[in-house]
Amino acid sequence: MNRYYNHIDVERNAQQFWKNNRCFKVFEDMTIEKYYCLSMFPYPSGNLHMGHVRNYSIGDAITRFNIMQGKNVLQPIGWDAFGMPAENAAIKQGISPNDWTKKNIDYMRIQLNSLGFAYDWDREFSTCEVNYYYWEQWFFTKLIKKDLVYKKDSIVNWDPVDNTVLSNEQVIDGYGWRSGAKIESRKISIWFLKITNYAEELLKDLDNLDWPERVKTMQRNWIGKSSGVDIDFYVSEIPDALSKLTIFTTRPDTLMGVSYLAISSEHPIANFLYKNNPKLIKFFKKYCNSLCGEADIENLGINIVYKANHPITKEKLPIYITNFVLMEYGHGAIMCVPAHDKRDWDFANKYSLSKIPVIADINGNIPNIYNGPYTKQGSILINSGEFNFLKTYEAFDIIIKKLEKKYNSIKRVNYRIRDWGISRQRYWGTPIPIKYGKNGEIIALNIDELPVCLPTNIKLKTNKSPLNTIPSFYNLRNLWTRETDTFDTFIESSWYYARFCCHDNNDLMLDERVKYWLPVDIYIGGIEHAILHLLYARFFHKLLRDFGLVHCDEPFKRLLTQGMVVANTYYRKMNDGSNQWFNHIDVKVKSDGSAYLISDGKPVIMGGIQKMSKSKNNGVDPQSMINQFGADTVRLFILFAAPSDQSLEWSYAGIEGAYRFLNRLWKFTYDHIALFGIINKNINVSLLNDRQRAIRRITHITIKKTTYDINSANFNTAIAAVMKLNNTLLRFNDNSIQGLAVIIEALEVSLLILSPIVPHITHVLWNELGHKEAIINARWPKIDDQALFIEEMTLVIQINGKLRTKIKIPADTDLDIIKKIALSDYKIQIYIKCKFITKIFIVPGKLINIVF
Ligand code: ANZ
Repeated sequence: MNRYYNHIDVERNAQQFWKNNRCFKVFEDMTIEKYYCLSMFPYPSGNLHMGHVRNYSIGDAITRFNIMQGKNVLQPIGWDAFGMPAENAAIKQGISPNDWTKKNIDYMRIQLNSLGFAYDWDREFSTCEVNYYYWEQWFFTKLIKKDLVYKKDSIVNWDPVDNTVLSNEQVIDGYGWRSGAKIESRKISIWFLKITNYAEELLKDLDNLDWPERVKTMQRNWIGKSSGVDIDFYVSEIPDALSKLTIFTTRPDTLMGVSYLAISSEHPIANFLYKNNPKLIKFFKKYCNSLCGEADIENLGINIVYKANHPITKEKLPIYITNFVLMEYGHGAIMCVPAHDKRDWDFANKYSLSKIPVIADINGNIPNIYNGPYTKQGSILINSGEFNFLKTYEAFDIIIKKLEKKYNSIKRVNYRIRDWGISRQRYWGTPIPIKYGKNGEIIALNIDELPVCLPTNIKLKTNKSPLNTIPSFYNLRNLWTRETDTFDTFIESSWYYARFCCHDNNDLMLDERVKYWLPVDIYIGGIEHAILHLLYARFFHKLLRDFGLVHCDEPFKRLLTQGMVVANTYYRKMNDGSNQWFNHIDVKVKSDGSAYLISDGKPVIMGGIQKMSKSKNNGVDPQSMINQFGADTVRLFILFAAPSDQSLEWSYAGIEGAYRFLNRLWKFTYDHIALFGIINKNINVSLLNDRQRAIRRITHITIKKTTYDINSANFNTAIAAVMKLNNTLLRFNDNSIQGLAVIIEALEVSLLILSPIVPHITHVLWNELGHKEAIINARWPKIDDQALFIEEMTLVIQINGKLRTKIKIPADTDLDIIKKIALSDYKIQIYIKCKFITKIFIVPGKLINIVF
């Protein structure tokens, strides 16, 4: 055994062993309990970043822990290989996106291997392979047949930087999720998947998922279920077909406070009025040809000649065509209650419309709506004719009932979620398997026309897709042409977890092996995917289920969202007002808290702790850390420095501390073997003395605690418990036969517990301790309940040598604690009162004598 810890040798040795013995290759075996541990697969950007390393270290530790529990564990890896960055990089570097992607994958595979992750590499695939995306095209044609896909002209989110349409989920506060560009509105024809058909199920099934509450709430809000009622208002003097104006409201209790109606600029009544009405057309062109509901556009309307009759009062109400009512939500028409709704209040103010308060405040008084609407629940209804005095909480149901009976209104639920627009005007993605005829026919390609292969030998010059400039791609026989848009790449990430179960099947999209592996038992990834990817994947899974391709209702049973990796930032203000960011490696922080740049000695401003990112130049290259300290140190630091779901602050002191700990572990094992060999591993419980028993107890308490902690993905506390055990061992000098056996037990337990976290060093040390089988094949340590049992001893308490009482305490109680217990005993307190104690003698295991 080497005297010193050499991480390079150790890691090479362990990785070679795993590779040669195909340790992580798994097969379906119905006789063994399965466990499917999946970390979100990476986009092959070229380099692993610390976020990846954290994500994959957590996944790997969970995987190895479950292997040691005797489960059949699948931990696959692959590449989310389609997407924009490949196109941008290809333009810059003059190579094809395909070559760029493959080159990156080759390098990142080496990086992942250097971290020693327990992947079943035989299942690796990347989503840009025809073998993978062919099945998406195949499935898409099935979805068309089942009417789950449609093409529609619609006003879409247009990202002017990435030159493509984005789905609603991909627009964050008005900006593109990837490019950060301000999103514009455009009217184009694109393909949609009917995610709205699954809205209720997507909502309901959240209840059964072991996911962070935060993520579930985000999904619930995104789906946005609301219960309300459809109410018909009749419009006078308009052609019959348009006379019934149906609105959707969640507040039927405010029906008597309606003072006008608002309709979408795309509503049939609006469309009817545009004909020959230049004023309206001008209004539409100027204000409405943008995405309705955008937060920062001013709400405007134009009053039309027709009036709507209030269903109960029959009062004639003005109608406005507006730029804020969404055509796709409800019926594209709303009743407006300015006294109780902010948007309606603002609008009524602007156009001098009346405001009728119908909800009394908590004291039953008319609310003050002079400066703004009264939006609280209030107490009772007022100004509401026959509904006056109804309590607000019961008004909803009572009014709905009346409307249903008398006015044929319909109670119904609405969902905020929109269908998923999946066409992208990009090149590097899956071609949509559709063809267009010369007479306007639109049909799905036949199975024998699939796959539509993406031409890969491409030189990109601009960031516009070249597919519609390649006649050999889009021209088909008999003047048919192919669709040149590609799928949103979120389609690829919506089912890869299932394909890992059977990626080698060329005849079926998914086969019976998914029955064994799915659902994924734990899915690990960033919270930023809470809505986008995680909602799409749940939806896609339900589609697959409804086609009989998977059997369970949900893809990911448990979700762990790991926190961000953060680090200090430093910058200088430049003359043009921009910031120049410096990496922490180049900065020295002085004892007074100020910082300067090492190269020129001039000060830099501290920008605080922020998420590691290229833009803030505060990243740490994992590879340089692995080279310097080894994968185990990096893994240990990452899992020790913070609970998995919280931010992890990068610290060089922390990584050095982790390195020192591993060196100590090595040295302790080396010294022990050098001094004593491995003579005795057999503990004879009946021969143990108190101290030996106490060490054993700590060992088994550590097993109990860490088993619980690791099951809950709390690696930091598990590591801390092992460190504590090791520190206890350092102070335990006992060369007796039983003493050595107790030490070896504690050491072996430490190695077993640490092995999911630092698998290389524990692999080597385990063998050095004389084990023939590898630690990865060893079982998780078992708790000996007997070792946890705390014997009690009776202690006599004397005062000035006279027996005063007896107490029972655990045999391993610390001397200081014994003193405290004795002094706080109520009988002894009576004797002591205010006396000055000169000495306390303790005869361990027998008596304690208090002298004054
Ligand atoms: C009257 C009312 C009074 C409303 C009040 C609210 C407050 P959620 O919960 O999101 O479903 N609404 C209905 N359809 C709309 C559309 N197409 N575009 C824009 N707004 C629309 O919200 C439902 C409420 O949003 C409905 O209830 C309606 O305004 C509005 F004090 O009706 B309410």
